[in-house]
Amino acid sequence: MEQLVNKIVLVTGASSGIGAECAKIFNEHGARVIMMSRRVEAMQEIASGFIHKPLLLQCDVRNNNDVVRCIESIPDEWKNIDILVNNAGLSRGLSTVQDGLLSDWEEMIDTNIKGLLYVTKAVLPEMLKRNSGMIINIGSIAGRQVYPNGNVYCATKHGVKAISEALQFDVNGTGVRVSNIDPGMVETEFSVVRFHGDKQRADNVYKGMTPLTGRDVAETVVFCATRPPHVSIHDILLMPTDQASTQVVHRS
Ligand code: NDP
Ligand code: 8X3
Repeated sequence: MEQLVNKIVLVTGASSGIGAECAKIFNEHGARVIMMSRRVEAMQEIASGFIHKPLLLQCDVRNNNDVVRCIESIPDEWKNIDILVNNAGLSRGLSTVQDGLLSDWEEMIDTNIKGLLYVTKAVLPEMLKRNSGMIINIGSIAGRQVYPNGNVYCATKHGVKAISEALQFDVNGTGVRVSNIDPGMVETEFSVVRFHGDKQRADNVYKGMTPLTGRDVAETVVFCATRPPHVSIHDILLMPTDQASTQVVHRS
């Protein structure tokens, strides 16, 4: 098992949910964590008990200038990023294409696909110079199966899967590794964001079933990150026991 002590890990979307749990677990393993998101106060709160003081970057991944500025602002002692966890992402709305809002589609495409690409493009060159590094993309079961009214969100996660697979070709022979992790239902702020703040509707998503936690996903991320350099975990599908597919969920 590879040790994570003093490894530098950049986690996007670290202010909540899966990203917050990734930041915490890497800190517990002795890594030096760079947390990126738009909400600095939330990141400060999450990092308040950290053993190693993290570096916090306020960044909207939808804006390439912002991403480039943030990555360039990283002090020299943090610059050699060993692991990038591309986690920032969201769903907005749940409706047919004919009823969908363009603003929702644009936010999802700009964040989940373009944002992931911008951060990757900003971080990858330094990894290639060092012939080592790991990029872990958080996709979704929605990147493998579509479901009614999931159209654009599912398309973005199919896009993440395609980008992960394409990157595996792009970096082949360089020592850089790319992992794609596709979780099923995880209880985070995800559904509250999807339903534009409707907490009751969000809570109903997980009613009568046991969803994954952010920690479950973070532990899987750490599994990928601790494999020895000759082992690359290309692809993981991680589901709650109660969930057989996007549409089949056992509820008590
Ligand atoms: P949360 O809503 O709890 O967290 C989303 C994170 O993404 C927040 O930290 C948010 O930070 C960040 N983010 C969103 N937009 C931007 C942006 N424009 N720029 C920078 N950061 C942004 O949801 P999850 O933890 O559940 O989601 C994390 C990832 O996991 C997403 O990619 C999601 O698609 C994926 N996923 C989630 C599943 C689930 O059921 N929850 C299942 C499968 C995959 P801030 O708002 O502060 O910028
Ligand atoms: C989140 C999982 O199935 O709720 O990516 O869209 S799902």
